[in-house]
Amino acid sequence: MEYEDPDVPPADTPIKRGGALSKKTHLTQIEAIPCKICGDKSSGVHYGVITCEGCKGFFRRSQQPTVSYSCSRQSNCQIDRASRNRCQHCRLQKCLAQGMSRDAVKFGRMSKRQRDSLIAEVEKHRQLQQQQLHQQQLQGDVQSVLSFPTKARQDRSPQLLQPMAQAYSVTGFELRQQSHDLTAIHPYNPLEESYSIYPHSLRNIDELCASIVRSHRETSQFPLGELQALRWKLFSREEIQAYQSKSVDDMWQHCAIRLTDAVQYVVEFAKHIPGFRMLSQNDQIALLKTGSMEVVLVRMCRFFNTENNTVFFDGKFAGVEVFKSLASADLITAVFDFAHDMCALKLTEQQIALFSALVLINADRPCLEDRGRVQRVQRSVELGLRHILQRDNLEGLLHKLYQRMAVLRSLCSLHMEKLRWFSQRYPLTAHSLFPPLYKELFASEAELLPGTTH
Ligand code: HC3
Repeated sequence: MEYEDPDVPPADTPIKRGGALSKKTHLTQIEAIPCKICGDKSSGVHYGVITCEGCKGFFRRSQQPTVSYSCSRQSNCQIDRASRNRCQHCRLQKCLAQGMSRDAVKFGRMSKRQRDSLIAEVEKHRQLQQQQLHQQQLQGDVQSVLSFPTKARQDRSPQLLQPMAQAYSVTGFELRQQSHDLTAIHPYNPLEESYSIYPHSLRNIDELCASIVRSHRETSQFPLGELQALRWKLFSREEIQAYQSKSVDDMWQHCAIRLTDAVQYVVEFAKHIPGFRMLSQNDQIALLKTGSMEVVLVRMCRFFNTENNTVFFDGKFAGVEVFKSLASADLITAVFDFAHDMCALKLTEQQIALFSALVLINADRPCLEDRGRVQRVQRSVELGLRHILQRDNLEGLLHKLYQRMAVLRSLCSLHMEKLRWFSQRYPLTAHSLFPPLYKELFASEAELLPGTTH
């Protein structure tokens, strides 16, 4: 059932100039970035986020004390220009997840730093659009590379090879403009062994670290500041009961979708790690299959509040009780304990970035074709991590981080054990309602692909 959105001006209404912003130029520039909620043409910064007039008005109305929304589906409705009026609950969740807040300052009263970072985002968006145009020209000659791997390899991981924006309707995904196929920019071609393991620009360790940290920042889903600002947003008793009254298969499907969202950002992170794209497609996929869940769990410490043991999930902070209907209390407890222990290390964003890259690029993973090549990239990432730990006088941390890597492997084994139990208990949900990327990542051990036997 669609509700009328009274704030959408008639299509031909000219957007008022200078409405939400002090300078017309800024308004024009910011309008180049689509609405972070629905993807429609934005009209400025509203409640702290670049949105269109419709989402601005919707959020204003949603903040009235008498207003309360609920979702008649699984609280994971797609919110885009066409569907935004279908579910007020999910639209509001997306507004909150993107950081909209009544307390946000208006653009005109933002601090210079806030305004500068916003204008920098506009500039980045403009450059990405130019890059995208350039890539489209390149795309033609890349297609020939995609035919290089044997047919079997392409069948094996159709999702991971897809350009992210095409394979998944990830609305508002910042990196959509940057996302490209695993082989898009630096196609691996074993016939040209002359490729150095790194492009010429990355000759020293500082640049390698800076490149990995930048990739982490651009794919970490939420800046730490936004997560800090939302720490007070806890689920109400009614909302917790709504999660707990979901059926086991509904909650698993809901969480699998949320987890897959997180994994997509990790895939983008991996693609931007210098050296990763120099690996063969088979090895890139093998590392992502075994490492992406581990990196998600490392990243969880950014989303975790140790004061009340809650994790940012679906736009608010959730305790273990929210996941009760997964019927996997041992997994959830272990995951929360891990996040708590990771928080205790008080890692900086740079340390999280380098540690995540090391978790991912691991030459001991199974099914690697060119272990030596992976080892070379792994060693450079290890050097990078040592480099920043020495710079921070925290060499002792490295040993603890290696211990955490062993815990990550046991957590993922437990996750696969639970998934095997679930897919045998609810085969229909596991086979036809989980996101394709989720099945592809965890399929090999949990027999989630069509045609596998039970
Ligand atoms: C809670 C969660 C693990 C943590 C995931 C986090 C918080 C991790 C950091 C990401 O950047 C953001 C994020 C998104 C989703 C969160 C996951 C949702 C479900 C999962 C639980 C451990 C349940 C496991 C999911 C299952 C069993 C369906 O595969």
